Amino acid sequence: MIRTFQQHRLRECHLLDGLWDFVFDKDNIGLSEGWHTSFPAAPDQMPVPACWNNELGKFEYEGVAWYRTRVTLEESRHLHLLFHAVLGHADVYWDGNHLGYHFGGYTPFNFTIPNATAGIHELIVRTDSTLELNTIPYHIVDWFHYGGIIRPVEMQLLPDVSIENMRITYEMTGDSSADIRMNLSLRSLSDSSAEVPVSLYRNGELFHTGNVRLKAGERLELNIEQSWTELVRWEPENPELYMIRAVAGRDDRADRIGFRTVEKRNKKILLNGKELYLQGVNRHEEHPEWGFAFPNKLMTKDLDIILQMGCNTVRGSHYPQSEYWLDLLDERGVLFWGEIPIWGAAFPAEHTDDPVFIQRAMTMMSEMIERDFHHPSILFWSVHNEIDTRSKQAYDLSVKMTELVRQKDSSRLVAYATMHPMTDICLGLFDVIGINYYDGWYFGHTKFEEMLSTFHERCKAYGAEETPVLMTEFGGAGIHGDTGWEPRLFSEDYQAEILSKALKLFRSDTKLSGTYVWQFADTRAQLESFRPHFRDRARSFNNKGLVTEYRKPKLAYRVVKGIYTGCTDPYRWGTTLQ
Ligand code: ADA
Repeated sequence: MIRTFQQHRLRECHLLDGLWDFVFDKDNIGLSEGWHTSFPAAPDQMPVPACWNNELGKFEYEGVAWYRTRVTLEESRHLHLLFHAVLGHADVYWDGNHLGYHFGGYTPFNFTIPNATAGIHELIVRTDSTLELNTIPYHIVDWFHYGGIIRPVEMQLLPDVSIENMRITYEMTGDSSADIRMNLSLRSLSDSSAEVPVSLYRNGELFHTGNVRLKAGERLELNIEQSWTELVRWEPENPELYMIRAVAGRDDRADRIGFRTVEKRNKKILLNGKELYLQGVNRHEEHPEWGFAFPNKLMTKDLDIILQMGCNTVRGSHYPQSEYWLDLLDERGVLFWGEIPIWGAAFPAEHTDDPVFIQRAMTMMSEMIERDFHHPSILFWSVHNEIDTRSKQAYDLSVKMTELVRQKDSSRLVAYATMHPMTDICLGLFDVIGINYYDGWYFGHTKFEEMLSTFHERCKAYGAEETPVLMTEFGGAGIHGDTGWEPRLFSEDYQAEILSKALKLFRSDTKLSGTYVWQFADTRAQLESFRPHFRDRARSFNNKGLVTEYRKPKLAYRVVKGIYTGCTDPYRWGTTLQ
């Protein structure tokens, strides 16, 4: 299951998941030796989706790897191959023909093969998980350098006329009324013209019908505008969702939307005109046994644990996360901060100017917005995390990316997370500012107050006095089971103490609109954790989780739960306050 609901009922969809032939290409000879037409003999087998690092003997490999599977067609069909996520670089070959290339580990890409012939076909993928200067993420990053085809691969069989895309936008015109605009992109793969009936449904109720004629090979945009009334808004307490389904001839496509408004005013974030206070946590979509190939079942468990803690929001640190996860947030009314993996704590400002880096950043941002546009849970599109926003290069990049986001989606707020709140020069470019600050961990104590007063003062100088501010990262490491009486680094007690003090301060600062604790669960860290920045990655993990990597609660979880829910009994199940 890629979504929590069926996106297609008419379109024939097949998962190509399972065991694929697999070989590492550590000397990068595959291309010159023509592995795309003659795959090496006696290959390994690798599950798809998976991170190869989780398989025995493959933990440390970062680099090129080749995958192959076979597809059998009993008759000629129009084929649509959909890759939901491949880490790093991906080149896809069909019977030795290069279909195309994609860079970026967390957003989907696809290829259409009109009139694929009957027979047995080879689908080969050359992947490269290498992180370096101009990849996103950069090679110095605080998570494990996994590799692989980490989300499902679909083979869809298209009719002559198919729906390439469906986009629903709306403007609220009242509490329960909206002007909606439905854009349907149709495509003909036929060698003759065709007329197809088009029907549009909202929660099973027909709201538009008509016929459309397409010439051979034509692409056609259908735009329908209507005014809807008696709508129920999407709210965290009542996350009302509307299933929109389009049927065009023998093809169909469904997606879900929620009606709400997101805006900022007087330093506050408003949902449906009501001020929000965000109680959140940062969550990597990672588990030590699955890496980034995170199984759906664990998503529901993570979300239950997060809700138990009294959170109303999650920051998807630091990359586009699974659609299934976003569907769960839509259904449970949990607000979301989405971002792409420009993780910049060690990223030299001059690299921000690299045209390849910029092109990749813009593409990834566009792909994330394109994929996730309809999710009502998403409030923020964040363009980068902790790059050197003291520099002109970061300022120039921020101008480009905020313009891109606002051009692609005016219904949400554009954000970023800064680690330089007292020297940042990008403060005035964004709708929301996130501050990452590790007082009590990386640089001793008594810095939060000084930082916040300086920051708030500086906001005036950058025209950001009315910009909402969130504490997007703060915390410290706690090794599960390490408890004691003294405030000692790595003890559960010390971790809980940092968070307790920080939350008390932040929640009393009326200029802050919320907090995201770093982080939900312990996560695998970069292998070379000897680097100065990662001196404290005991076990080669980032141990700042409120729960361990196996989701066992630490003292800090119970302390944060007590603060977020007001529940005095940290061991009481559920978020009831008594
Ligand atoms: C940064 C970064 C996080 C994590 C954190 C830490 O704020 O954004 O991904 O690395 O520091 O644990 O130091």
